[in-house]
Amino acid sequence: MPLILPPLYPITPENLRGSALLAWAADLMDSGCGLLQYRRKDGPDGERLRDLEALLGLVRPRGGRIIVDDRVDLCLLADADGVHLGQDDMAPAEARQMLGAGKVIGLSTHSLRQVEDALDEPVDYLALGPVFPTATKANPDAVVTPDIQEAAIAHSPFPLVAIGGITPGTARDLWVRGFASLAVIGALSRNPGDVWRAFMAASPGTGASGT
Ligand code: TZP
Ligand code: MG
Repeated sequence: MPLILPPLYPITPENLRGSALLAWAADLMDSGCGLLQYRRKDGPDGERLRDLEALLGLVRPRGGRIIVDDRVDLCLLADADGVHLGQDDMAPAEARQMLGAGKVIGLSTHSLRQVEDALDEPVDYLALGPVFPTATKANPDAVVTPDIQEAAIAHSPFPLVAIGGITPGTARDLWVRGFASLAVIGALSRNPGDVWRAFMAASPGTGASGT
């Protein structure tokens, strides 16, 4: 099934596990979310697989999809919907070979050069960021300035997802600039349903004036 990116792309907060993680995801699904990324940088693979399978069990019956950060092997084991790769993870071509045409592959980029280098990659979307300072990612790249964001949007043959420090107050400008979607961790980590609605109220389609 081709990927149609929703305007908001929540990523699991690192500190949530088990039932707390499921409650977080359920709140988002109840609010209209259909795409999540499962991101956990450390801890035993058995726990990761359990949480990922539980998330899929929650999301799939409601028509939702889950992309796994970094880990092609976990995506295959759990039969998740795709992977999100960083510049230092498995190369997209290798991931495509392992996953086949039916899975989604996203690739992180942090500069115009990296967006241009991705032109021939077998990916479905590119993420670009951080677009604002972020406290969530260890050793983040330099903030991608609005002029570079605009050039990347103009040059990218793939839908572009903005990431990094995005809040309901900064979302509208990014959507108006042309990002297909906004990936968010910190701002959605608590009360995700309420914050989801705050994001949606800021979307250009609602006639909100922005902040
Ligand atoms: N990649 C670039 S910034 C970032 C990642 C994974 C962290 C995004 O988290 P937050 O809390 O929305 O800034
Ligand atoms: Mg990664």
